[in-house]
Amino acid sequence: MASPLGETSVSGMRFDTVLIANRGEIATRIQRACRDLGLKTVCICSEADREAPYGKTADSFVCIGPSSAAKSYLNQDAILLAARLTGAGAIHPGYGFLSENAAFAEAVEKAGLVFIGPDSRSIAIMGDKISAKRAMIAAGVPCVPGPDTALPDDPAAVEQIALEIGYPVIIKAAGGGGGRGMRVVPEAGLLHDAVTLTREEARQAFGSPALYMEKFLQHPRHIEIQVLCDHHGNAVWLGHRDCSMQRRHQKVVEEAPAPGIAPEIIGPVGAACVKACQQIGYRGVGTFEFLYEDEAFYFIEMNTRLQVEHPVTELTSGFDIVQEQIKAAQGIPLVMTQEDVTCEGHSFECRINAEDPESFMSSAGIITGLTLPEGEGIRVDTHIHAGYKVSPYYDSLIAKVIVHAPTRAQAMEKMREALADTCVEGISTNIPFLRALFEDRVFAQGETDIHYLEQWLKLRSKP
Ligand code: MV4
Repeated sequence: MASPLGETSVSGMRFDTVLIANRGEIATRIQRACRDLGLKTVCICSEADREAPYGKTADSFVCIGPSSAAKSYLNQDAILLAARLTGAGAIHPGYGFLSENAAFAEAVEKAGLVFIGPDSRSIAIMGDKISAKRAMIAAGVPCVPGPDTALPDDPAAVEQIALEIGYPVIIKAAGGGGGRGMRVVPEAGLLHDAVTLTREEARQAFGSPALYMEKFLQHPRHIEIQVLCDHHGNAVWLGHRDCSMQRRHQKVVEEAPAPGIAPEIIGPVGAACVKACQQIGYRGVGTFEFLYEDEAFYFIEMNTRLQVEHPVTELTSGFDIVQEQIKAAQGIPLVMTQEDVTCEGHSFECRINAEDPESFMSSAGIITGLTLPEGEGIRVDTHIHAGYKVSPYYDSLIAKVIVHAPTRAQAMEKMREALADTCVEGISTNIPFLRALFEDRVFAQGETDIHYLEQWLKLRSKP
């Protein structure tokens, strides 16, 4: 339907106040983007976060429940009530918590508010990894070999599918993702039990027994493509990131661009991601996750949220991804075309976690002293300050140190300097471990894969 103003009508609405339904560094980051766009902010908190600094700079600050996330940051009704009471016109979910919950996005839409993210339909399509894969195949995005349908119940039919793919295969839950609900099957004799076990786990954890099967890639890198879409069918990809440096599916270091990828190889993949967004009517920011092995890309999942590692793409592309995300939700058309996207230099991000550097147990307590690095090409995204109390209730991420320099080697050197200048007293952090990692020769050569960090940790713990 045409709007009398000839602009945002069907979807995307004007709003002047954003409720930030999150906490920690990302609450601070979203608040900064809102302020830069001239928008007011409402922050919510749990009882554990009453002293959070973003609460003091918010236009409204509402405590919505007890420390347990289930009773606060995951409490949909409490968040919607806070939005109504404070006059917020939009809700930014950040990452984690309710950010990829299709039912919450729908409840926000039904309440007449703007969910800053894709519509609930896109979230639901990508939440089901089988329908996501089907959408990608339709758009020409390369996927891991294997059917884009759920595994049948008949064991003989399942065996036949595995034979066609070739061992090793991996069984994944359609409702899983991020490393949850999957099992590798090295040979035919182990297939039946693996399927039965994964199906039961999927039923318990995701409420759906649906499974699918893929070829298991043994030494891939994890490479992702960032996209940005408006409500008018325009979409761009903002280059790529390498997130192979992870432990137990938790990323530790991310970089942009992914080193050693020829433009001729990634170019068509980025274009296919843009086409997929246009075909499904995707809006806002999103990330296509790929495995990369032997110079080929294989789609695995799409994240329909703003990601922790978005800053490395901001520093290389020059776009403020959070501002662009909010503007897209307001129905404002993208101003850039793909030709305007030129990524420059190299960026690294280190996640600073409040945890023991040896055991990785999370470490709560009061930060008694804090020195953060500064200087050209150095950025720190954080909510902490001296005197801040790190709560044991939530994720251990307390800060992100991000650097940018002309070359990868210079960016690594800048990160070494930045980490040398980072000092968090009173609690344990992973800073010593990050410093050691940036001295590693194989990492410096850009020759790692998704298993490298865990192997490196194993070798290091030996005498
Ligand atoms: C795979 C795979 C190998 N082959 N799929 C783990 C997280 C989830 N997003 C998908 N994951 C994987 N899927 C096929 N067909 C290996 C992994 C995997 C992984 C992927 C990305 C980053 C780290 C990882 C660590 C272990 C396994």
